Amino acid sequence: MDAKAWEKVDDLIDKNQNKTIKEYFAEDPDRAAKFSLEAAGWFLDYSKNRIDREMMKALIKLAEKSDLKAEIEKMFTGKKINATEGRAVLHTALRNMDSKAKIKVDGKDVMPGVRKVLAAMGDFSDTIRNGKWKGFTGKRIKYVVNIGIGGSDLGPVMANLALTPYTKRNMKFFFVSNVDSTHLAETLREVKADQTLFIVASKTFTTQETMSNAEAAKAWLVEKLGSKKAVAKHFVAVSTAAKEVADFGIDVKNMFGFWDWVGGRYSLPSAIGLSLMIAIGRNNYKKLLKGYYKMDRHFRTARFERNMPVILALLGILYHNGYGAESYCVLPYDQYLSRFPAYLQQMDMESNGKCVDKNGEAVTYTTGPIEWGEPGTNGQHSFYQLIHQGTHLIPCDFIGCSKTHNPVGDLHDKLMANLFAQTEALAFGKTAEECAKEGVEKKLIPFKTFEGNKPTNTLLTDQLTPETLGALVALYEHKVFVQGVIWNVYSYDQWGVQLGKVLAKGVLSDLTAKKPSMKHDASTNQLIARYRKAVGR
Ligand code: G6Q
Repeated sequence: MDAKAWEKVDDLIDKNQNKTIKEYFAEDPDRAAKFSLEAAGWFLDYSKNRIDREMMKALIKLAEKSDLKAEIEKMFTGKKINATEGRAVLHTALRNMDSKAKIKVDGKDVMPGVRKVLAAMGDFSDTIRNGKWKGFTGKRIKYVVNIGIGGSDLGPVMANLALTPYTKRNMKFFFVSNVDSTHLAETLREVKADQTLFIVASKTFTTQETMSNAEAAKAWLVEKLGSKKAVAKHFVAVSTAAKEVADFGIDVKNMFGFWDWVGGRYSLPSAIGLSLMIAIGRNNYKKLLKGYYKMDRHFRTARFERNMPVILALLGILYHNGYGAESYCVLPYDQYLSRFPAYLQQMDMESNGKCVDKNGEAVTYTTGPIEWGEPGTNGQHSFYQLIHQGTHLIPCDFIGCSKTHNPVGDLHDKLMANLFAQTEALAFGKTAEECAKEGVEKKLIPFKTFEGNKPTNTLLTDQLTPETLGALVALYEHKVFVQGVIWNVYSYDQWGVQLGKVLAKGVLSDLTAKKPSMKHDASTNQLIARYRKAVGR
């Protein structure tokens, strides 16, 4: 992070430390309009923040001093910005709608390959949706089970739920991720083997959880349908690893590929989205990509002062590094977005949860906020208390849609009233004087006073559609990118995930071996011994 540019931000925090959001609003009647903007179907009101023009200027300087413009271009043009893995970062190519664009990696244009896979996914999902694809016994597919984990699961899960109104209602979609056998077993209770398609989604096709679940599902299917030949009609793969796919027994004709320049947590618009495409159809899937693309273009071309991902990123940095806010909350006021916070958790925390900078040196500032959230209004009746009156500063993003897909009486008005009211209460609070005026008993006033001055962003769209969902995901992807650039960390590797994958293998052999090595620490050895005893080994 550029020290000098940050110093200016820090000075302004000091200078305005006694100024509240309420005072900022009192000073400037145009504030709401000034600190709002629209992009790709989304309206962002960021006026309820501890900012003024001067602060935004200083924050933008921070972005400029990080060479953000050049970094954005590097990403979009396929430079190998994921340097620790020697890879380009090109999820934007997956939704690039500019038919003339050439995006080269190692001198080769990736766009023909992207279009080819998309077309193959479209043809395949058509045959599933229209019933031309028949299962082993000649029946059409009614159930789709995506087996994958992390980046090969969270995106499809989130988007399938988010786009429920667009899904084929006479089909059912399931997502098995956890290696906990309960996850698979409960799913298999819901489906019929002769009408089920399993999509094994794994970039590497070696991930323990996914491969174990896939093998178990294969055994179940073969047992139910009485022949190994059934596998070809009920299993397809999404992967970058053709050999491993073939070894598993899936015909590589039924493998939908992607590339090492698609990071797991950014892979929803790749073939990893196959289950989603089957659910919503290729045209709606195209609209999703269009939404992504609109936000991509906005991010790449808008000046920073009017650039939504840049603004969200800078505000996040202001609170995280300037005010010591360790976490931030994403609060979608839309039931269909209930898995959106979990999806963002991975995108953000796996990307920027890094403690060394690009030179391999320990960072001298904190990075990667802890991200969490729940759909409104449920959260209001649980953890909002702490946000309103607790001792932590927790900036929040509120997300809402003006129109519901399911109008029922005045429920939607009530939902949105709650969203707007929460941002109002958090920003403006309630003073002791106001409490007194309302007749609150003197001794209760400290408990009923709300400090306010709690920062929020509000994101509004007309309706949650494939297009606006795509734009929303791209908005956060680019926000995370900008923060990674400013923190000078590598956002596209995940060595922490890799370590866990390796360690689990060693422990597993000690859980199951006749003679375990027990070469672990005393605590881990004790836990292994206790487990072995309980299961009779
Ligand atoms: C995401 C991570 C990680 C990954 C899973 C699944 O960015 O790399 O969450 O997606 O570990 O990996 P596979 O797709 O290779 O099974």
